[in-house]
Amino acid sequence: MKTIGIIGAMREEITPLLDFFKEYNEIQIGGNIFYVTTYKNYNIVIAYSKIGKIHASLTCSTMGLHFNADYIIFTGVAGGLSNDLKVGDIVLASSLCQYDVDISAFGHPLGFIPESKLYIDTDSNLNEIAKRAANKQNIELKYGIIASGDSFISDKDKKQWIIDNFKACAVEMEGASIAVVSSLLNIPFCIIRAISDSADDNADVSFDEFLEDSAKKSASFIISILDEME
Ligand code: 3QA
Repeated sequence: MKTIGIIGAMREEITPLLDFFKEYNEIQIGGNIFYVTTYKNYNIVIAYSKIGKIHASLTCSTMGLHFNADYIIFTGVAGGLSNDLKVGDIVLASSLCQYDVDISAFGHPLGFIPESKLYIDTDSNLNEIAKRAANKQNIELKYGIIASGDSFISDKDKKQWIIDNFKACAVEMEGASIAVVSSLLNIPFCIIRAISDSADDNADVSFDEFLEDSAKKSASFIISILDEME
């Protein structure tokens, strides 16, 4: 039986999934609780990492190296950067980058780490499944670059800087960790995020208001993806 690892950053981002699956075993590793259950012909392992790239890297590594996940799916919320994204819209990441990496002093492009890549692509098969699931429900998916970094962006100048330098449509704090770890471990992965705010001067207020709703939207879309997997 294949194993699907589903990761959120905050507890709120996985609560709707735990409510959906209802029964699971709990395994504690590295400060995370992994909720283990089954769905259709899959083992499902769910965890929230805690906020930020370092936490998400550990959780994703544990999913791969301990639970032998065959697929990794991230679910959660994000700040919208594109003008055409509004609260509640769902983004499917085409690729991920780390906007807070800077070794440009040595002539490298912003976000680039030697022996790695500036943009790490998500898995095309999982993305096709996500697009099919969206079509069936008339959900309009936004497909684009997501930029990750260890800051909550709530400033229009920082927001514009990320857009200008990375061509990203959304910003969050974990996606690139999932991309780095999953790609190094050869695990196909995809990143789903529902918009909670616009990363502008009102982002904190919007985030508090819409975290729960948008987290639910992302989580229920994850269920549609699982239903679309054979
Ligand atoms: C923000 C969460 C972190 O896991 C990244 C939400 C939504 N809007 C964003 C934005 N900039 C960056 N990331 C995001 N997630 C943690 S701060 C709030 C913590 O409150 C995505 C995201 N504009 C905890 C209660 O004190």
